[in-house]
Amino acid sequence: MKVLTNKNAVCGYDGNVFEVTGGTEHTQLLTGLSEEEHIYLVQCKIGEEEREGQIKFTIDITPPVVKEVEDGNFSCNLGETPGVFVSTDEEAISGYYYELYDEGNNTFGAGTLVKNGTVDATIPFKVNFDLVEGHTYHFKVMAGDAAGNWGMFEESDGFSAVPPSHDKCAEDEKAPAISFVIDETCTKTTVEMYCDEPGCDYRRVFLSVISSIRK
Ligand SMILES: [Ca+2]
Ligand SMILES: [Ca+2]
Repeated sequence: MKVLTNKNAVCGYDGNVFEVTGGTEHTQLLTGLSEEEHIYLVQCKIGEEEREGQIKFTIDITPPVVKEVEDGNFSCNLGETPGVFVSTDEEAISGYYYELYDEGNNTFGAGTLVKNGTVDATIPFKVNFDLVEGHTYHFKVMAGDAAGNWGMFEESDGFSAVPPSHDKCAEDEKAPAISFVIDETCTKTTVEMYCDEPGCDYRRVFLSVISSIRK
């Protein structure tokens, strides 16, 4: 950790003096820290005056695991993909890296990579792409956390590229019935979204953190 002062000072933390101190830049190497939030109270003596400050950081070396990638069944659009929902085992997701594969007319092939990119953590995300009518596409998605750890790819089961006039899209004109279940704890709020209708694209349960609450 590092502390900067505008005048020469001697800084310490928790009763220890920093390894490098005395000038205006004070550093201390911390090793063997556990994966959690760490808080240090730093004190600096500038002449006869003492100043205090808090250094807070979180050690996170575990990449997020993508549990599921849900990309619907039909695009109902030839200019962009359906919305993609991603669920992970972590709260502090910074973004997703995706790869979009065109399987052509073969729904069991590995497909050809046609587009890739990074999107922020807002879900669902859609990808602008000229889809070929009748082709099947699927996604591979990995998630990155706030500490910059990136996990492994998880694949979706794919969707068919069809225009809005396709009969599967007409069925879907009515908005699906979605219910929310909110679970509040003292550190976070989670929302589970359910879609109960038959044929609903996002039938499974998705969990996302919408805010942090401190009591
Ligand atoms: Ca992590
Ligand atoms: Ca799908």
